[in-house]
Amino acid sequence: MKILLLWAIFISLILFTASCSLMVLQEERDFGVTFAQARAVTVVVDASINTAVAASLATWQADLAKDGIEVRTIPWAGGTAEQLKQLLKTEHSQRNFDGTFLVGNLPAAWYELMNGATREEFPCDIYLMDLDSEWADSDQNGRYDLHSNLATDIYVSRVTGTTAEINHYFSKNHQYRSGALSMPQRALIFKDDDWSTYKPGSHFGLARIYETVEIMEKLSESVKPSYLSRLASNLEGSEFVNQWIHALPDTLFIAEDGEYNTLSANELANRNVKGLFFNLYNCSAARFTENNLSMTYLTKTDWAIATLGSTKPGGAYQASDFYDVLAQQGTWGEAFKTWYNNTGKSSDTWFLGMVIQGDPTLKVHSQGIKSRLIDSRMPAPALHTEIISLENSFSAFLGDFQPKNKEESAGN
Ligand SMILES: [Ca+2]
Ligand SMILES: [Ca+2]
Ligand SMILES: [Ca+2]
Repeated sequence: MKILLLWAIFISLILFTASCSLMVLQEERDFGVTFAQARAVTVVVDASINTAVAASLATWQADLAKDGIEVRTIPWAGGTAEQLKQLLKTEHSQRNFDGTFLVGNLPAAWYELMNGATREEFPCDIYLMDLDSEWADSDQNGRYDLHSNLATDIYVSRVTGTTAEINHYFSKNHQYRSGALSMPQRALIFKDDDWSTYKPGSHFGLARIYETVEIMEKLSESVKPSYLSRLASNLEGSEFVNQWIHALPDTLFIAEDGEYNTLSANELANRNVKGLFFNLYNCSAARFTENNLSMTYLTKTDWAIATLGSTKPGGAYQASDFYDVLAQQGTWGEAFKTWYNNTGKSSDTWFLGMVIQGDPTLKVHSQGIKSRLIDSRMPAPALHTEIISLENSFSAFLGDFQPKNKEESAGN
């Protein structure tokens, strides 16, 4: 009996070892993402602030010209998201630009869907990114609820805020492009309690860009004081930050000893929290139609220049396509468009609110793909079934982190 048991353990060990090495062998390859290098971008700027931000845009245009990117600026006098999309379609038919940067308060399409038992509504920039897609509002309540199959054609990004905040953003952008603003080329992953046991130790693909990926996921270190001290403005910082923290649009909820310690957008701004590029796996943190965390990093600190986030509960926990484009010196916008077409379109409930913010033609510092060895702890390619099961495992606290819908907000 004892021999049989030992034999069973021996066979199990062999099988386990074999399956591990197979995983590594199978994944020791490029993701195979294809993307374009930016050649032309269209800027649509709120006409009411056009004069106030003209100098910033002129500097930016000159910076992009050095990278061989042509900029065309169109003032926006007002109108609907449908009219904005028509403008982009017409422009795209005449001039094959890669993406657009919306500067100031420009319209957004809204979408609504049921996420489990919860009805969610949210601004949706995928609507603008897929120029030939069809969208319908079946109950005619002003929010789309149906769409055709999606394959985005351009990337869309935004910067919003006061003219002073927008000019501050462009000032940082120029500093980055001229080398005056930089941080050590490394990534920081801050993973809070609910995901501490999800793929522990994984770099989630960031090691393809950076030699150093620091992971803060132990319960003892995923606390607010550690977040603030690790991202303190007097330290060197990390070029890339990927944070997994529950959130409402303007507040992070950092779990500590079974309770939440809140970190508001105002406090983030006052602390001048430091990092250049952010993947905000923080529900609703990029809900740009109200005060939000993403635009706070971008326009109210001295550092951040581009974010990836969501306007609703959700986030890019599986962003390896995104990182792969960045590693190969693609732009933030191309990374987002590629990620959406490969991964994001698999799940509306999880990804239809995904957006990028900040200059979409930015690139991280990259010397090409650093590591072709894929961490076997990384999430598998985005098969729909896996996304659904992940959603279910991540959604336990969804009800606590729902931004207010329009009618509820209007009552405040
Ligand atoms: Ca509707
Ligand atoms: Ca399309
Ligand atoms: Ca924690």
